[in-house]
Amino acid sequence: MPDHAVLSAQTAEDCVVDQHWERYDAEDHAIWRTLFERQQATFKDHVCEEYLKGLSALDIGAEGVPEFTRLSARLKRLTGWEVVAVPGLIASRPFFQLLANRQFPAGAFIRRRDQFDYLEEPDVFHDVFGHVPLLSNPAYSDYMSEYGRIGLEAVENKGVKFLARLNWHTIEFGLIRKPAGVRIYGAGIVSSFGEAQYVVGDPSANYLGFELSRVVSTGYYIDDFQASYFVIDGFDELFDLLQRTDFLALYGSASLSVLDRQVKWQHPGA
Ligand code: HBI
Ligand code: FE
Repeated sequence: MPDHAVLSAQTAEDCVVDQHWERYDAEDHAIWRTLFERQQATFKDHVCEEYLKGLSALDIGAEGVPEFTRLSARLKRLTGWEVVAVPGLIASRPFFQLLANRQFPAGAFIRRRDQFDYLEEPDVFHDVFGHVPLLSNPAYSDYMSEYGRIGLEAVENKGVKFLARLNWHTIEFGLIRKPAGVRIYGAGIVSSFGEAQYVVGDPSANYLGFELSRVVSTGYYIDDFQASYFVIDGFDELFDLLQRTDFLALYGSASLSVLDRQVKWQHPGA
């Protein structure tokens, strides 16, 4: 279970820790390598090109757990973002604060081999392999910092549950429509072996057009494949959506009963 001191910590600074890259041992780097090679083999043709471009621009490779200072130096030059280490899940307020500051909170620990297919908290593989490459894309990175700014407002207005769903159906399990077909961009799919294959390979995977009020009223499953996957046409569409939405009105209108009934697991701090 996460360190409660971190979960209850209110300031972003209190949540950030040193990555201590020198403490990863040979087995940690070998686990990273196994996870990296396994994902690359399955998703190469199904993940969006912006992700693949980010992976190479940031030099995130199979050799081992990336060092956040080196990674941040490259990322900062591209979109002003950096990667900071956190021990695991953190409360929503500091989470949103870090995003608004263009600091992506990445778990510093790496999963054990017996946790390859299910992990309760985001580890360094989910966060760095799953989320960080797209932060090199200007439109996506603008969306992420604006999402953080709106999240800080949501914390004050009982809106976190709704934003957690927006988060879930975009940066975690989102799909994007490309001329060659639908592609993956959500980190939760990118970094999971089984779901990546299911989403692109199984005809029963249910794709839905992106409509905000439906997105924030659709629960998500932390421990199962999603019942539906929302498809956007472009990352700038996400940013524009944030700009033109009256979130306070939205929090008042979305059907709460659907939210509570469908959600199997609440993000801590939601
Ligand atoms: N903490 N480390 C970490 N990573 C997350 O994705 C995260 C979090 N805390 C809160 C949180 N997500 C949710 O509240 C938001 O997704 C809404
Ligand atoms: Fe994530």
